[in-house]
Amino acid sequence: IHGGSKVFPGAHPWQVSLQERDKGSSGGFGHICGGILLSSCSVLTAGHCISPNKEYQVVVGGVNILRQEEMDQTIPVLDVTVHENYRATPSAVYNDIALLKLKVTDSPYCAKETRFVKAACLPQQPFPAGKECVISGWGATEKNYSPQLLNARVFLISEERCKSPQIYGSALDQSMLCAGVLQGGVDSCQGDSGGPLVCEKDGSYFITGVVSWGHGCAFLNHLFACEMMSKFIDRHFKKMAHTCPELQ
Ligand code: 4AZ
Repeated sequence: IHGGSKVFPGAHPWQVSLQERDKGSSGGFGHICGGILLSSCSVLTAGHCISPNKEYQVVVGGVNILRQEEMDQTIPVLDVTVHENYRATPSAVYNDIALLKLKVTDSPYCAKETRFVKAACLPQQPFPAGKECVISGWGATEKNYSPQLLNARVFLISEERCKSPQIYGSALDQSMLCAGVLQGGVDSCQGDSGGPLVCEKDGSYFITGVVSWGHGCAFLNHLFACEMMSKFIDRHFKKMAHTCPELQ
């Protein structure tokens, strides 16, 4: 996150650190992407975060990814479903979304709800362009990768504006949403993708997008694109969409 601030534990209880290691390796897992806790046993992330021959785990609850913290819950990933039309091209990444199924660790729960761990609400209605929303992650900052979870306020940008030739032109497709700060200085960056763009309404935060791609980070007139994911969620969750699930 560029232009961000440190957050208190529990401020983004749906934030996930997605970590990988080589299959069969006994080494440690390393943070590669963000993710979003959708329910006790399911996490949403970006399709481009997933590669073959890797083993994954998620960590929820903590704010420092270099230390083991008391509020951490570390959970193995059992199964990964990348969007069937996921496609990376030089100009954009399409259908950049994946669903992770977590291992049941404390039957019937995978992640357990605490002050620090809670599922996000699924989108109920689209938010208008200009709405101030929030991104969070452990990705690159101006100086380094942040061991601490950071967040930043960004604005939703209209499709019309984001499709203008000065911004992303025809690279943008129907399932993408742009957000950012046109003056630059505030943005998601490498290591934040897969993480949440959430917008607040009536005291609840609704997942509005999964951070996906952008040209560079935090430049003037450079926004980032999110996958809007409603259709993908509807297909995989059926009746669960449009609710704020309780974990326990
Ligand atoms: C990335 O590499 C990435 N500034 C994510 C977001 C942005 C750029 C790169 C947007 O995952």
